[in-house]
Amino acid sequence: MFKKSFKYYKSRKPPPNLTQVLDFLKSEDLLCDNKIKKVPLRMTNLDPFFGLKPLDTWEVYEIVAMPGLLFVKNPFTNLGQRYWTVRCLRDYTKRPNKSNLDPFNKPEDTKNWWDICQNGNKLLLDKMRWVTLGYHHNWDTKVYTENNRGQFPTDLKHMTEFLAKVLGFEQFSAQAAIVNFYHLNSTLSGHTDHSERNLNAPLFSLSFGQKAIFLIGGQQLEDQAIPLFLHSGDILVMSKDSRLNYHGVPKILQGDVSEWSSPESESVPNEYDDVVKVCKDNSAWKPFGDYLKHSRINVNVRQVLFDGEIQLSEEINVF
Ligand SMILES: O=C(O)CCC(=O)C(=O)O
Repeated sequence: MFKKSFKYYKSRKPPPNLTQVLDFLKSEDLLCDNKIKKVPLRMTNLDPFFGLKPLDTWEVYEIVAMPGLLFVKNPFTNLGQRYWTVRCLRDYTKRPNKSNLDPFNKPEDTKNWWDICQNGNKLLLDKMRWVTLGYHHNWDTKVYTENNRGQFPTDLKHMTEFLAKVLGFEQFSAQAAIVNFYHLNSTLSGHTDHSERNLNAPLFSLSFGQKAIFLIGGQQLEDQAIPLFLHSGDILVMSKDSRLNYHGVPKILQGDVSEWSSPESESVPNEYDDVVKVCKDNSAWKPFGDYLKHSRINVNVRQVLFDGEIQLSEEINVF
Protein backbone atom coordinates (compact mmCIF):
# COMPACT_ATOMS: atom_id res chain seq x y z
CA MET A 1 0.00 0.00 0.00
CA PHE A 2 2.77 2.44 0.91
CA LYS A 3 4.67 2.00 -2.36
CA LYS A 4 1.52 2.25 -4.43
CA SER A 5 0.41 5.47 -2.68
CA PHE A 6 3.92 6.90 -2.97
CA LYS A 7 3.96 6.27 -6.71
CA TYR A 8 0.50 7.81 -7.05
CA TYR A 9 1.43 11.07 -5.28
CA LYS A 10 4.82 11.27 -6.96
CA SER A 11 3.33 11.08 -10.44
CA ARG A 12 3.52 14.21 -12.61
CA LYS A 13 1.71 12.81 -15.62
CA PRO A 14 -1.06 12.38 -14.72
CA PRO A 15 -0.90 14.59 -11.62
CA PRO A 16 -2.51 13.08 -8.50
CA ASN A 17 -5.92 14.09 -7.20
CA LEU A 18 -5.13 15.88 -3.92
CA THR A 19 -8.58 15.78 -2.32
CA GLN A 20 -7.58 12.95 0.05
CA VAL A 21 -4.48 14.78 1.31
CA LEU A 22 -5.09 15.98 4.90
CA ASP A 23 -4.79 19.75 4.93
CA PHE A 24 -4.52 21.26 8.37
CA LEU A 25 -5.35 24.68 6.93
CA LYS A 26 -8.85 23.14 6.88
CA SER A 27 -8.55 21.67 10.38
CA GLU A 28 -12.22 22.38 11.20
CA ASP A 29 -13.30 20.03 8.39
CA LEU A 30 -10.83 17.36 9.51
CA LEU A 31 -12.14 17.61 13.08
CA CYS A 32 -15.73 17.28 11.85
CA ASP A 33 -14.80 14.18 9.84
CA ASN A 34 -13.05 12.68 12.92
CA LYS A 35 -9.79 12.43 10.99
CA ILE A 36 -7.92 14.42 13.65
CA LYS A 37 -8.44 15.33 17.28
CA LYS A 38 -7.22 18.28 19.33
CA VAL A 39 -4.37 17.68 21.75
CA PRO A 40 -4.08 20.02 24.74
CA LEU A 41 -0.62 21.43 25.49
CA ARG A 42 0.99 19.67 28.44
CA MET A 43 2.76 22.78 29.72
CA THR A 44 1.41 26.26 29.21
CA ASN A 45 3.25 28.19 31.89
CA LEU A 46 6.68 28.26 30.23
CA ASP A 47 8.31 31.57 29.31
CA PRO A 48 7.87 32.36 25.60
CA PHE A 49 10.66 31.03 23.37
CA PHE A 50 12.27 33.22 20.69
CA GLY A 51 10.78 32.68 17.22
CA LEU A 52 7.67 30.85 18.48
CA LYS A 53 4.15 32.27 18.81
CA PRO A 54 2.54 32.58 22.27
CA LEU A 55 1.53 29.14 23.57
CA ASP A 56 -2.15 30.06 23.87
CA THR A 57 -2.33 30.39 20.06
CA TRP A 58 -0.85 26.94 19.26
CA GLU A 59 -2.99 24.32 17.53
CA VAL A 60 -1.88 20.73 18.13
CA TYR A 61 -3.64 17.70 16.67
CA GLU A 62 -3.25 13.92 16.65
CA ILE A 63 -4.13 11.96 13.52
CA VAL A 64 -6.85 9.57 14.71
CA ALA A 65 -5.74 6.69 12.47
CA MET A 66 -2.09 7.10 13.55
CA PRO A 67 -1.89 7.22 17.35
CA GLY A 68 1.21 9.14 18.45
CA LEU A 69 1.50 11.17 15.24
CA LEU A 70 1.18 14.80 16.34
CA PHE A 71 0.85 17.82 14.11
CA VAL A 72 1.62 21.34 15.33
CA LYS A 73 0.22 23.92 12.92
CA ASN A 74 2.96 26.44 12.23
CA PRO A 75 3.86 27.74 15.70
CA PHE A 76 6.70 29.90 14.32
CA THR A 77 6.65 33.66 13.97
CA ASN A 78 7.76 34.95 10.56
CA LEU A 79 11.00 36.05 12.21
CA GLY A 80 11.39 32.56 13.67
CA GLN A 81 11.00 31.00 10.21
CA ARG A 82 13.59 33.36 8.81
CA TYR A 83 15.95 32.61 11.71
CA TRP A 84 15.90 28.82 11.19
CA THR A 85 16.21 29.24 7.43
CA VAL A 86 19.38 31.30 7.81
CA ARG A 87 20.80 28.86 10.35
CA CYS A 88 20.12 25.85 8.12
CA LEU A 89 21.50 27.36 4.91
CA ARG A 90 24.35 29.55 6.07
CA ASP A 91 25.55 27.93 9.29
CA TYR A 92 24.53 24.29 9.64
CA THR A 93 25.97 23.53 6.18
CA LYS A 94 29.46 24.46 7.46
CA ARG A 95 32.08 21.95 8.48
CA PRO A 96 32.57 20.06 10.76
CA ASN A 97 28.89 19.22 10.14
CA LYS A 98 28.69 16.57 7.42
CA SER A 99 26.89 16.93 4.12
CA ASN A 100 26.38 15.07 0.85
CA LEU A 101 28.85 17.49 -0.77
CA ASP A 102 31.78 16.51 1.49
CA PRO A 103 33.14 13.81 -0.84
CA PHE A 104 33.48 16.44 -3.61
CA ASN A 105 35.29 19.01 -1.46
CA LYS A 106 38.92 18.75 -0.55
CA PRO A 107 39.52 18.66 3.23
CA GLU A 108 41.62 21.85 2.93
CA ASP A 109 38.70 23.64 1.25
CA THR A 110 37.53 26.02 3.91
CA LYS A 111 35.03 27.87 1.74
CA ASN A 112 31.42 27.44 2.72
CA TRP A 113 28.83 26.10 0.28
CA TRP A 114 26.37 28.95 0.91
CA ASP A 115 29.06 31.65 0.45
CA ILE A 116 30.26 30.03 -2.79
CA CYS A 117 26.67 30.04 -4.05
CA GLN A 118 26.33 33.74 -3.25
CA ASN A 119 29.48 34.46 -5.25
CA GLY A 120 27.87 33.45 -8.51
CA ASN A 121 28.03 29.65 -8.47
CA LYS A 122 24.29 29.11 -8.67
CA LEU A 123 24.71 25.58 -10.07
CA LEU A 124 25.98 24.43 -6.71
CA LEU A 125 22.86 25.78 -4.99
CA ASP A 126 20.71 22.83 -6.02
CA LYS A 127 23.32 20.24 -5.14
CA MET A 128 22.92 20.35 -1.36
CA ARG A 129 20.70 17.47 -0.26
CA TRP A 130 21.43 16.88 3.41
CA VAL A 131 23.52 17.89 6.38
CA THR A 132 23.86 15.93 9.63
CA LEU A 133 24.35 17.46 13.07
CA GLY A 134 25.33 15.93 16.43
CA TYR A 135 25.47 12.16 16.04
CA HIS A 136 25.98 11.90 12.28
CA HIS A 137 23.62 9.57 10.52
CA ASN A 138 25.67 7.06 8.55
CA TRP A 139 23.68 6.52 5.35
CA ASP A 140 25.44 3.25 4.50
CA THR A 141 25.56 1.40 7.81
CA LYS A 142 22.62 3.27 9.42
CA VAL A 143 24.55 3.04 12.68
CA TYR A 144 25.43 5.96 14.96
CA THR A 145 28.84 5.78 16.61
CA GLU A 146 30.61 7.84 19.25
CA ASN A 147 33.53 8.63 16.92
CA ASN A 148 31.14 10.02 14.32
CA ARG A 149 29.60 12.64 16.60
CA GLY A 150 29.80 16.43 16.34
CA GLN A 151 28.59 19.31 18.48
CA PHE A 152 24.80 19.64 18.34
CA PRO A 153 23.80 23.32 17.78
CA THR A 154 22.72 24.85 21.09
CA ASP A 155 19.90 26.97 19.62
CA LEU A 156 18.30 23.98 17.86
CA LYS A 157 18.68 21.90 21.01
CA HIS A 158 16.98 24.54 23.16
CA MET A 159 14.15 25.09 20.68
CA THR A 160 13.32 21.39 20.17
CA GLU A 161 13.57 20.65 23.87
CA PHE A 162 11.15 23.55 24.50
CA LEU A 163 8.75 22.04 21.94
CA ALA A 164 9.13 18.65 23.58
CA LYS A 165 8.30 20.05 27.03
CA VAL A 166 5.21 21.84 25.75
CA LEU A 167 4.00 18.58 24.20
CA GLY A 168 4.69 16.49 27.31
CA PHE A 169 8.02 14.87 26.37
CA GLU A 170 9.92 16.45 29.27
CA GLN A 171 12.89 14.07 29.09
CA PHE A 172 13.60 14.60 25.37
CA SER A 173 17.22 15.42 24.58
CA ALA A 174 18.13 16.58 21.04
CA GLN A 175 21.26 14.64 20.02
CA ALA A 176 21.12 14.11 16.25
CA ALA A 177 19.54 15.91 13.32
CA ILE A 178 19.29 15.56 9.58
CA VAL A 179 18.61 18.73 7.65
CA ASN A 180 17.08 17.80 4.28
CA PHE A 181 17.14 20.26 1.37
CA TYR A 182 14.42 19.66 -1.22
CA HIS A 183 13.92 21.26 -4.62
CA LEU A 184 10.64 21.22 -6.50
CA ASN A 185 11.45 17.88 -8.13
CA SER A 186 12.99 16.17 -5.08
CA THR A 187 11.41 13.21 -3.32
CA LEU A 188 12.38 11.17 -0.27
CA SER A 189 11.46 7.53 -0.63
CA GLY A 190 9.70 5.51 2.04
CA HIS A 191 11.74 4.40 5.03
CA THR A 192 11.59 3.94 8.80
CA ASP A 193 13.87 5.74 11.25
CA HIS A 194 15.10 2.91 13.45
CA SER A 195 18.83 3.66 13.91
CA GLU A 196 18.43 5.48 17.20
CA ARG A 197 19.24 3.38 20.26
CA ASN A 198 16.26 4.89 22.07
CA LEU A 199 13.22 4.27 19.91
CA ASN A 200 10.82 5.41 22.62
CA ALA A 201 11.93 9.02 22.28
CA PRO A 202 9.86 11.05 19.79
CA LEU A 203 11.21 12.46 16.53
CA PHE A 204 10.57 16.14 15.69
CA SER A 205 10.29 17.18 12.06
CA LEU A 206 10.21 20.89 11.13
CA SER A 207 9.36 22.24 7.68
CA PHE A 208 10.27 25.57 6.10
CA GLY A 209 9.64 26.84 2.58
CA GLN A 210 7.52 25.18 -0.08
CA LYS A 211 4.85 22.71 0.96
CA ALA A 212 5.27 18.96 0.80
CA ILE A 213 3.04 15.96 0.56
CA PHE A 214 4.16 13.75 3.43
CA LEU A 215 3.06 10.13 3.26
CA ILE A 216 2.92 8.01 6.39
CA GLY A 217 1.95 4.35 6.62
CA GLY A 218 2.21 1.75 9.34
CA GLN A 219 5.10 -0.45 10.49
CA GLN A 220 4.54 -2.78 7.52
CA LEU A 221 4.72 -1.68 3.90
CA GLU A 222 1.30 -3.31 3.34
CA ASP A 223 -0.40 -1.00 5.87
CA GLN A 224 -2.62 1.80 4.62
CA ALA A 225 -0.78 5.10 4.08
CA ILE A 226 -2.12 8.58 4.83
CA PRO A 227 -0.99 11.65 2.84
CA LEU A 228 -0.86 15.07 4.49
CA PHE A 229 0.36 18.53 3.54
CA LEU A 230 3.27 20.04 5.43
CA HIS A 231 3.29 23.80 5.05
CA SER A 232 6.08 26.15 6.02
CA GLY A 233 6.44 26.23 9.80
CA ASP A 234 4.48 23.04 10.47
CA ILE A 235 5.90 20.52 12.90
CA LEU A 236 5.26 16.79 12.85
CA VAL A 237 6.07 14.64 15.86
CA MET A 238 6.40 10.89 15.42
CA SER A 239 5.94 9.38 18.83
CA LYS A 240 4.69 6.20 20.51
CA ASP A 241 2.91 3.86 18.07
CA SER A 242 3.81 5.97 15.02
CA ARG A 243 7.53 6.35 15.80
CA LEU A 244 8.56 3.42 13.62
CA ASN A 245 6.07 3.89 10.80
CA TYR A 246 7.08 4.00 7.16
CA HIS A 247 7.12 7.55 5.80
CA GLY A 248 8.43 9.57 2.88
CA VAL A 249 7.95 12.68 0.76
CA PRO A 250 6.59 11.93 -2.73
CA LYS A 251 6.15 15.55 -3.81
CA ILE A 252 7.05 19.19 -3.20
CA LEU A 253 4.51 21.75 -4.40
CA GLN A 254 5.05 25.41 -5.02
CA GLY A 255 2.94 27.51 -2.66
CA ASP A 256 2.98 31.07 -1.46
CA VAL A 257 5.61 33.04 0.42
CA SER A 258 3.49 34.74 3.04
CA GLU A 259 4.74 32.63 5.95
CA TRP A 260 8.07 34.34 6.07
CA SER A 261 7.33 37.53 4.17
CA SER A 262 7.58 40.21 6.85
CA PRO A 263 9.33 39.67 10.16
CA GLU A 264 7.39 41.05 13.10
CA SER A 265 9.05 42.82 16.00
CA GLU A 266 9.61 40.53 18.94
CA SER A 267 12.11 40.62 21.75
CA VAL A 268 15.32 38.90 20.78
CA PRO A 269 17.70 37.35 23.33
CA ASN A 270 21.33 38.41 22.80
CA GLU A 271 22.52 35.07 21.49
CA TYR A 272 20.11 35.27 18.51
CA ASP A 273 21.02 38.86 17.62
CA ASP A 274 23.56 38.24 14.85
CA VAL A 275 21.28 36.01 12.82
CA VAL A 276 18.25 38.23 13.48
CA LYS A 277 20.16 41.16 11.95
CA VAL A 278 20.33 39.20 8.69
CA CYS A 279 16.64 38.28 8.95
CA LYS A 280 15.59 41.90 9.39
CA ASP A 281 17.80 43.42 6.71
CA ASN A 282 15.91 43.03 3.43
CA SER A 283 18.96 42.84 1.19
CA ALA A 284 20.81 40.41 3.50
CA TRP A 285 17.66 38.25 3.73
CA LYS A 286 16.96 38.29 -0.03
CA PRO A 287 19.07 35.25 -1.08
CA PHE A 288 17.51 33.16 1.69
CA GLY A 289 13.98 34.27 0.70
CA ASP A 290 14.79 33.54 -2.95
CA TYR A 291 15.97 30.04 -2.04
CA LEU A 292 12.74 29.30 -0.17
CA LYS A 293 10.64 30.32 -3.17
CA HIS A 294 11.64 27.09 -4.92
CA SER A 295 12.84 24.85 -2.11
CA ARG A 296 11.87 23.17 1.12
CA ILE A 297 14.02 22.64 4.20
CA ASN A 298 13.21 19.88 6.65
CA VAL A 299 14.93 19.61 10.03
CA ASN A 300 14.55 16.20 11.60
CA VAL A 301 15.64 16.06 15.25
CA ARG A 302 16.16 12.84 17.18
CA GLN A 303 17.29 11.55 20.55
CA VAL A 304 19.79 8.72 20.18
CA LEU A 305 20.61 7.71 23.75
CA PHE A 306 18.44 6.46 26.58
CA ASP A 307 17.54 9.06 29.20
CA GLY A 308 20.53 9.67 31.47
CA GLU A 309 23.11 8.09 29.10
CA ILE A 310 25.89 10.39 27.95
CA GLN A 311 27.38 8.32 25.17
CA LEU A 312 27.02 5.16 23.18
CA SER A 313 28.71 2.18 24.73
CA GLU A 314 31.24 0.15 22.74
CA GLU A 315 29.15 -2.99 22.46
CA ILE A 316 26.35 -1.35 20.47
CA ASN A 317 28.85 0.09 17.99
CA VAL A 318 29.66 -3.40 16.77
CA PHE A 319 27.28 -4.67 14.13
O1 LIG B 1 11.24 15.84 4.86
C1 LIG B 1 10.49 15.28 5.63
O2 LIG B 1 9.41 15.77 5.99
C2 LIG B 1 10.83 13.90 6.17
C3 LIG B 1 12.30 13.65 6.33
C4 LIG B 1 12.60 12.28 6.85
O3 LIG B 1 11.75 11.44 6.86
C5 LIG B 1 13.94 11.91 7.30
O4 LIG B 1 14.88 12.71 7.24
O5 LIG B 1 14.09 10.77 7.80
